[in-house]
Amino acid sequence: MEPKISSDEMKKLAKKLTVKGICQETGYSRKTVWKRLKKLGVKAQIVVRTSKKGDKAEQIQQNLVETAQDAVKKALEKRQFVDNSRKIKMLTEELIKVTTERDAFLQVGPVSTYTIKAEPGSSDSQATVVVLLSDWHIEEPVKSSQVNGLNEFNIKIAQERADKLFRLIAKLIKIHQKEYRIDNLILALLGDFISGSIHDDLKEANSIQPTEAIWEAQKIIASGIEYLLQESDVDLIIPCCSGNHGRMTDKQRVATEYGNSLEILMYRQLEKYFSDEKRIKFIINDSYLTYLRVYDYSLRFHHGHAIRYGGGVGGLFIPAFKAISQWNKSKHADWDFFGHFHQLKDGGNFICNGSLIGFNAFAVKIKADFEDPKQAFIIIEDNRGMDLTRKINLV
Ligand SMILES: [Mn+2]
Repeated sequence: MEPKISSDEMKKLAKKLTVKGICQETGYSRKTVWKRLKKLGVKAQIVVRTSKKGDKAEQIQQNLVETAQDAVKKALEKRQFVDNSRKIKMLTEELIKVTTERDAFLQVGPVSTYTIKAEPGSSDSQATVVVLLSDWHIEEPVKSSQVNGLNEFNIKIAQERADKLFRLIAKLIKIHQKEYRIDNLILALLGDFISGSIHDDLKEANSIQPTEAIWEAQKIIASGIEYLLQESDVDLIIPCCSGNHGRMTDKQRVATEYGNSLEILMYRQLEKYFSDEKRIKFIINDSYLTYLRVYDYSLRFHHGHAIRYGGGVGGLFIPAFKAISQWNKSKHADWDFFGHFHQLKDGGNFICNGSLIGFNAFAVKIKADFEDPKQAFIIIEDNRGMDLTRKINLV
């Protein structure tokens, strides 16, 4: 049994003794002393000065404890401070990042624009339109059954397609006048407006006689020119070439070709008909090739029948290049414009025109690619040369 010590007694002892001292004084175990003191809410002394020597030692110990406590406290504060600095640094960096992102977002958010100013004089980019009219063969009927249902043609359809063609020429000029200053249209009449009677089968098959046919063709072309005068503000330059079908003789003649051509007669008639119109200039000459100068470019027009087409794998291209290189030896041209082959092809240095008649026995004979009726529309720009080639589709 442990001795009974009153609470007051314990308090008094706690004020002057250490736990160890209280144990010695009371006979309590260390555990009992801790319990009682805890219950009373008091603490025993940490050190008790018993002697001078001991005082000093204990003082040193006390100082050491205090120093250690201070050091720990400071270390903790310092660590706290270091931690805080680190946090502040981290947060600052984060804040800068977020702020930068926000600023960037604020800049990106609303759409801002700048004004592209019209380049002074850009609307002065000059261009000339070239349209190739050829291979209409207006009086040569094509029955649907002859070409596997791929085409049908007669003089009525010829006029419908021609009317559509002139409407589209005027429309395309207007469209492209938004891009260029277009003052001139070269309306190249490249021949074979009629099929004529050069072959026996044509003599039999054609719906009307050649003289009547050329009369019809003349009417359609004159009406078209009048439409273009009315529906556009361009001047018309009309180079005229005779086709191989427009002649009156059985075999084509070289020296007297033009004297024998119904088409030349038609061109002369048209020239006369429009002689009072200042916006029109016809160019009808006596040779196969007709040259025209547009800006710094040389343009060569002809019907195309002087090009020998062998029906080779390369198609029209190789024979056209051969002929062009020969002609260029005597007089250079930047581009050749011709028809005859009923295939609209851009060869780089030439444009071969399509036809109005469309797919027919001739196309089958020369093994031409199937092609719907179409004519060529070309834009030659002052500085860039041939800037655009496109088809005017007539179906
Ligand atoms: Mn021809």
